[in-house]
Order: sequence, then C-alpha cells, then structure tokens
Amino acid sequence: MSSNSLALDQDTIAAIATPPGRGGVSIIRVSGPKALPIAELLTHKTVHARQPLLTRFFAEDNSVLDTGLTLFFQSPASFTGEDVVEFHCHGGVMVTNLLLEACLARGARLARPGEFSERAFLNNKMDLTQAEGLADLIDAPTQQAARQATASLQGAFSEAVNQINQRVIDLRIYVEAAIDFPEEEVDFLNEGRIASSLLELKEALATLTTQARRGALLSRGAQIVMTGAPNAGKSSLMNRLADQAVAIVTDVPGTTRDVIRQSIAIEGVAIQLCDTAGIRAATDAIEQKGIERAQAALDTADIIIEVMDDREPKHSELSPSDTAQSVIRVLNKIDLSGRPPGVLNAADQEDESHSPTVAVSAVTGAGIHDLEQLIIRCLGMGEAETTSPFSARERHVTCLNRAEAALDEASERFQESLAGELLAEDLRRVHTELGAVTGAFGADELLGEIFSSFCIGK
Ligand SMILES: Nc1nc2c(ncn2[C@@H]2O[C@H](COP(=O)(O)OP(=O)(O)OP(=O)(O)O)[C@@H](O)[C@H]2O)c(=O)[nH]1
Ligand SMILES: [Mg+2]
Repeated sequence: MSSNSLALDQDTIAAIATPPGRGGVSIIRVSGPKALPIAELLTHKTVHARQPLLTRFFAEDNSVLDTGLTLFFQSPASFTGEDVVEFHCHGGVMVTNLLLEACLARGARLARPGEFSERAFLNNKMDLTQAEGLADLIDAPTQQAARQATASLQGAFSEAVNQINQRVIDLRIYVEAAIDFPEEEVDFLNEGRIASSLLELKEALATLTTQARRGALLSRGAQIVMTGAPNAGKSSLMNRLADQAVAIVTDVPGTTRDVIRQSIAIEGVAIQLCDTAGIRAATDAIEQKGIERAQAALDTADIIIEVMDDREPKHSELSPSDTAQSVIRVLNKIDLSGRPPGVLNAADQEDESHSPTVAVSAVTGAGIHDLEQLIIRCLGMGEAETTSPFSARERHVTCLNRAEAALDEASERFQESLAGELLAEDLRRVHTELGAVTGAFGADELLGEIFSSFCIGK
C-alpha cells in the first residue's frame, strides 16, 4: 500500500506513553532516526536491539536523572516501523518529565497526539481500521467493546473489507477482459455470471455494513433518552436502570428540568441514559429551557423511551420527525394499575404507533429486566449471531454506505445498458469507496483528523 499520501517526516519524536500521574513505572517512547543516538547519549552505553538494558539515565550536565530500563526496537521491527527506543523510569511526574526533556534536549521533538500510530500507518505496519481499532481499544467503555476493538486491531475488520474488495477486483478483471475481446463481449456480458456476482457482492456488502453499524454503536455507546408527561416516572426509571439515585424524584410535576446523564452498561453494551423534563407546552422560562434541552437530546438519541403512567396512558406525543429512531413505550406504575409486568403482545396495545411496549414498575423493579432485553433488541444486539465481530466507527459505516450506493448504481446501469465499459468504471468506484475504509485511498485531511483524536504517546 504505497498510496498513503500523508508525507512521513524525518523528525525523531518523543512522548510519555503512560498516563500522567504517579505509578510504579513510566514509559517514554522515542521514534525516528535519532532514537538510538539519543538512547546512547542518555545511558552512556552501547544499546543493542531487543536486549533490555538496566542503566542510569544522564542529563546533559551528566547528573543522574534516574535508573531504569532501556529497550531498543530496530527498524523495521518496531511499532512505528522506525527505530524506536523506550525508557522505563520510575513512575513519578517530575522524573518522567525530566527524562522527556532530556530526550528533547538531545534532538527529539514532542510527538503530536496519535503521531506514533500515524507513522505505523504510513509505514504500512497497520491499516486504518487497525489503527482506529487501537484507539478504540484504549477508549473501550465495556469489556465487550474492548474485545471487538482487539479484533479490529488484529485485522478482522480489514480482512472482511479486503475479501469483498477482492471480489470486486475479480469481477473487474472479468469485465475488463470482456472489453478487450470485443467480438465476444456480448456473450461475456449477457451471461448470468455478472448479474449473479453483482447480487452476491451486494449481499456481502449489506452484511458487512450491518456488522460495522453494530460495531460502531458498541464502540461509541448508545444514547437513550427518556421523555413523557410530568410525574410519569422518567426519573424513577432512570434511577432504577442506573441502579442508583442519579435524578431527583418527587411527586411534584416538573421536578426534572435539566438533562441528567448517566453511563450504564446492559449486557456489555455501553449506554448513556438521559433523563429529561419531557416535551410539553410550558409557560415558565426555566421549564421552557429544560424542554429545549430535552428536544436536543431526543434529536440525537438512538432509542427514545416514552414513559407513561399506566393508569392514564396517553397516545404518543412524539412528533413524526422523532420516529426515525427506535421508540419504546413504557407503561409505568403497574404496582398501582395491577397490569402484569413484561412486553405487551401487539394485540394488547391500545396505541396505534406499533412501538414495542413494556409494562414496568420503577418502584418495585417489576418488568425492568424485560425493558433491558427490549433495549438490547432494539439496538440490534440481541442474538449472538447478529452482534458484530469487530469494532467500527461511523466513518466506516459512511464509506460502506457509499460503496453500497455505487454498487447499486453499477447494477442498475449494467442491467439497462449491458455496457462493459460503464460497469468497469462503476466497479472502480466501489473499489475506491471500500479502500477508504482501510485507508488504501485516503485524503490527507481525513488521516490528519483521525490521528489527531488519538492520545499523545500512541
Ligand atoms: N407507585 C409508584 N410510584 C411511582 C413509580 N414511578 C414513579 N413513581 C412516583 O411518581 C412520582 C413522580 O416520579 P418521577 O420519577 O419524579 O417522575 P418524572 O417523570 O421524572 O417527573 P418530572 O421530572 O416531574 O417530569 C414520584 O412520587 C414517584 O415516587 C412506580 O412505578 N410506582
Ligand atoms: Mg423527573
């Protein structure tokens, strides 16, 4: 993959690779052509590749800064593909900074966030989905998200993309061959083979997109927003799902005004719960502000939970624009209404919205487990076979959607025209869109944006 267009600079970069603060050990990482000379200047010793060296570290004035380990990874067998040196010193804030300064004084410059990973990418040590998997592993909100990020880091996602890409290439070769032998072209192209290959490709791409969408949801976490009439029990439900008293609950209608957020996990899926004031006409200025904030939260929600008091259930108050997201109707306070807990059958629903409906009591906890299961199902995370085998990002979903659109266009145009040249050109576009997922083709700005969101020292 020599098409990566970001230029590699020749600077030697250095950064503290461990988190800031006190600890047993801190690690400073140096990468670039001056890494080895810096190591030898700092240790006053000859440093050999892959041989841990217990040594003193010296400042420029030859005073001793600390004692620790020096590790040298010779290019290309290193994380970045360049010469890399790690200094393991004692984990104090000051001593670590002194050591970093000593590296900078000997010719390294401070690394930008993500610059080590960026160099690894530019030196073809990993592709873009692997680099992103690495960043997602570091930020993983749950164990399940961490496992899937590891799978991406190890190349599971790239492999799935590359497999599809190989099929696109095979088809392109077949079509190009047909174009090169014009007398046989018609036969070539009329054959059902191309149509069926296009169909298979479409299915494979659709599966991959679904997996990527779920992988992305798992990496970033889902947002669930509560809405419903005053006193319906939104805050009580939030507290019950969060298993702690996050929001204030009173019998005064209009208790909640601000949006209250709490991170929870249901079956390994990270979820941000948002309790709101709900949406209604308000005269009071503070309440109005609260309702504006509730609306903003609703706009970005993956799932909206509409809470109703089961003794006075209302028709859905959600406007049609909200319904692109999943809506779950919760009939609350069944300890007072006497309704049995759990998900209602479609036939029992009085509401014509067809949103799945579950009966619960936020006070006794009845039906809460059913609600949690319903949430997981609405997120598409229900059965093991539908969960994603790897982590992904919204960026990947966008690229895959574009590839799907290009493929659709390719099939349509081909059906109409049976023109090999057009199909070859359209398939080239599919190939390019898929390449953007792994970074085989990527614009500088995009790469810059991706890596700058990484942490320093990574
Ligand atoms: N018996 C019973 N009472 C409940 C239940 N859920 C909530 N309540 C009561 O209903 C009242 C309102 O509950 P909240 O959770 O504050 O309702 P809310 O929807 O957040 O209300 P606002 O923030 O004012 O919009 C409180 O007195 C709760 O104790 C329930 O399942 N059963
Ligand atoms: Mg409330």
